[in-house]
Amino acid sequence: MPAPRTVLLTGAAGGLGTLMRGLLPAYGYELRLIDLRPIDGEPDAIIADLGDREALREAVRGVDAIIHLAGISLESSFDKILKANIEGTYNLYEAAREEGVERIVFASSNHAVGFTPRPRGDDPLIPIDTPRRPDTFYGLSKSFGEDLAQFYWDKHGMETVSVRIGSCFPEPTSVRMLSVWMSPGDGARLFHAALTAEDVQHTVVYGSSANTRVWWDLSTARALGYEPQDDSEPYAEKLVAEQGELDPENPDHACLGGHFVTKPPIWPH
Ligand code: NAI
Ligand code: 15L
Repeated sequence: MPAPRTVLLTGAAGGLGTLMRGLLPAYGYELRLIDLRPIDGEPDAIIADLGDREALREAVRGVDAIIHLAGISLESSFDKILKANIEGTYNLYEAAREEGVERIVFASSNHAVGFTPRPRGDDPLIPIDTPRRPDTFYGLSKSFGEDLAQFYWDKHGMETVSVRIGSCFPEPTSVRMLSVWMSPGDGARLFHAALTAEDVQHTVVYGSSANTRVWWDLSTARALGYEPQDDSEPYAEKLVAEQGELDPENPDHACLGGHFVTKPPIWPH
């Protein structure tokens, strides 16, 4: 596949979308933007819902690749997750198939494996092939997205890199985030690697910086050419002084997904 140049960025108005709008053009990409909400200063952005199949088909026409960030990014009711994340991701893949787009980078989440106990002491890092253990309806939708990506590779030869993002924000703001933080700069490096690596088929990677306290194995990300440059450790002293170390007795600190694992489901479905 030739290196992609024109890339559709879904969810471009969101937190991560805004960070990537700032960082990805330096890699030479021309971004086409789409979101449910208008974006300040971006009059050409496409305003459309992932439920609008016609709009999606037009949006993907002619792009070389897609970075799919759009959707509900926290726990919500099953009905809302179903529409935005499950049906929405399916609609996007169908539009991409119909228009011949060959590469998608899918924003999966650590919450697809959120019930996995976090490593303690000398425990090994969590491997990428650890069984999926979604911690919420939200995490379930990311697990579905990874299966959808595998299906579109096996059935249609469309390639995806599913990135199980930890926490991508300008700075880590909790002690848990010292382990799962992905700096925005490393996020852009990882998305660039995912867009340009050869022959990815369907590859699943964890998305974080090279944190001293990292919980998972970054080797599948590194195999794409990702070389993380950042580490959350400079933030550790301040965060630990404010919040204390992770408490082995606190169920919110027991698993990769943090407090998502103890969140009661949001009813009605
Ligand atoms: P966000 O909530 O700030 O942005 C999501 C964007 O998607 C919003 O601008 C929203 O308007 C748009 N959107 C929602 N439903 C839509 C629909 N039906 N049609 C079209 N657009 C819709 O989320 P954030 O933090 O920017 O995350 C981006 C993606 O990365 C999400 O898929 C999230 O699940 C995933 N992710 C993010 C992490 C992070 O640390 N920021 C961690 C793990 C995963
Ligand atoms: C996610 O999947 C969310 O989208 C993001 O807002 C954070 O909560 C992140 O996970 C996290 O686990 O910190």
